[in-house]
Amino acid sequence: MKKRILALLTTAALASTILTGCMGSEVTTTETQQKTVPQVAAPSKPTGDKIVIKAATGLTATHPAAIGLYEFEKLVEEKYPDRFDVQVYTDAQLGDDVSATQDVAMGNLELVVTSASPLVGMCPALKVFDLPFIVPNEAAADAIYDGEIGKKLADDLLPNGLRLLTYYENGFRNITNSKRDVRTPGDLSGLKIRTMENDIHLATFKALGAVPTPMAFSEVFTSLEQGAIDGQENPVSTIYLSKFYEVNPHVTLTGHVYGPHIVLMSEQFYQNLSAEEQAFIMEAAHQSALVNRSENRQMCTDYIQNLKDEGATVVELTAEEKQAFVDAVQPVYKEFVPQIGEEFVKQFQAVGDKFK
Ligand code: KDG
Repeated sequence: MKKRILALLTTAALASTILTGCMGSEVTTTETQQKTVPQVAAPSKPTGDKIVIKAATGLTATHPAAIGLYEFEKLVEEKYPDRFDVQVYTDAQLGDDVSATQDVAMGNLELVVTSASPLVGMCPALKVFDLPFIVPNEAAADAIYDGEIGKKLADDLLPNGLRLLTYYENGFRNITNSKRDVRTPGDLSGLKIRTMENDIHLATFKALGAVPTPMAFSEVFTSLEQGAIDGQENPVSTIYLSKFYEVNPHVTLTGHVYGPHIVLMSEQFYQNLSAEEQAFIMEAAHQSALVNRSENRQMCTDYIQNLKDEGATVVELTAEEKQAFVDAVQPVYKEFVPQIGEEFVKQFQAVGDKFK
């Protein structure tokens, strides 16, 4: 079983990269996974004979993904001070999204906060989040996360050994680059834009006229700094906290994709908990998600000014300018909705429509 999951995740991630004809992506998922994980300093707490819950994220300790995990740590250790020791590892210390998720699936790591986009090989329905402009706003996102759609996706992930505890927010993604202000799709022409390892993201940036270059998140800053790529796309919180503005001073608030950060626990670990502990872990995760979502939304608003203060130019599109991006990516729907399932996409859009 474990070998199957590993093969499935690696093949899927590689297939997703290769099948979409991406050019120039020096780093493949396998290469990223082969990188030795740096020796990490375990958080300084006496563990004793407590059960350790290692919780990983690729983002910084100040990012809402980590803030949510610290809240989870506080809630769990307040309830079970002598039983659990939650250890939060940031900055991809325990591997990138794909490798850390593999470890969780195989029971080698207890918890990961990851983007859903590089995991669509193992759970194709997750692709629905990658359809550009499909989520209208945060209220719609919460209804999707905490309703029937969120439950269906959790059910789809479980056979892979992954218990989806809750949905944190990655957020609305915006484009940054080192070359020029971007106000129209034509301004993206020829720019090498890093995307996540996901065929819908690749197709979206091809449709916008860019040269999509998939790679793991942990490679992005160095690749931008070395000029191997011209730009990338992420929510404002990540753009600011990962200091992308230092190497990508041109920011455009496209909001072209809205993504979750899914909180995945090892099902093997979860099944070894008592029913009471399982219920508490689920509730603590959800409470931490409320903190995470609130923090991320506040940062994605406040940090626009911070980016300007750091010298970045921030292009805020007019409704007409944004519509040009929406129009340019319509072929992506034609190509991918049949794969995801027309009915499921309609169900997803119906939830969002209630909040427009
Ligand atoms: O581990 C960091 C990633 O989960 C997340 O930030 C994904 O948005 C992402 C990206 O660009 O890779």
